Amino acid sequence: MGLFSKRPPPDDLNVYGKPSLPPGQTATEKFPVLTYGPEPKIDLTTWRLRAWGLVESKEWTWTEFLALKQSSLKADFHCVTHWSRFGDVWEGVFFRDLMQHLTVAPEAKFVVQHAYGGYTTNLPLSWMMEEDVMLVHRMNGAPLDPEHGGPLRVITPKRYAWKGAKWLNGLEFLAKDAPGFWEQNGYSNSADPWKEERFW
Ligand SMILES: Nc1nc2c(c(=O)[nH]1)N[C@H]1C(S)=C(S)[C@@H](COP(=O)(O)O)O[C@H]1N2
Ligand SMILES: [Mo]
Repeated sequence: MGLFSKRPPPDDLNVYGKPSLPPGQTATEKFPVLTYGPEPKIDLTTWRLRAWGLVESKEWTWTEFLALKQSSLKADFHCVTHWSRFGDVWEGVFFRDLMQHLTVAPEAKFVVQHAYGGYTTNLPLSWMMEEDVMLVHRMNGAPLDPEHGGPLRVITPKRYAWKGAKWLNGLEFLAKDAPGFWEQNGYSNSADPWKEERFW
């Protein structure tokens, strides 16, 4: 069993004091790929992350993104298809740290993540600001695998994993909520694994 593939004991609690394994989930050491549609081909020389909407428009090149404050986070990963991974170490930029570089209008209350390939997912801005929402480009000491969202994806450890876009390229700030891809297709808007908010 590898360092990053441990299963929690059944009674283990996570850092939020909740059972590490949410109801209806099974621990796995595998990392299945869940992608709707083809994996986009991304060239780092033309890669951009853009912010638009109720924010002063801004964009980062890959080099500029890597110059932002980098952090690491050990976190669990819960997929709505009933598997959970434990203790992966992610490296990247916390969303709340990225916000230090953005001037957001006071009316902005929601964020839509946009991805290469067209995937979207939505969360309230206040949830994006939580301490564990991160834009990640490394996992367990290696660059994030393209099939898992490299060069850059979002992780939302307190939500089911569809709330984090792989291949992130945009952050849209909105006054009103706008359901993303899976949210429009019947998946929960709030996606709390401990409440088993899978569908709506
Ligand atoms: N761009 C993009 N991001 C995405 C998806 C996708 O299809 N496209 N799938 C989501 C879903 S449903 C899940 S469960 C996780 C899966 O991440 P993984 O493929 O690294 O396991 O990514 C989420 N982010
Ligand atoms: Mo998923």
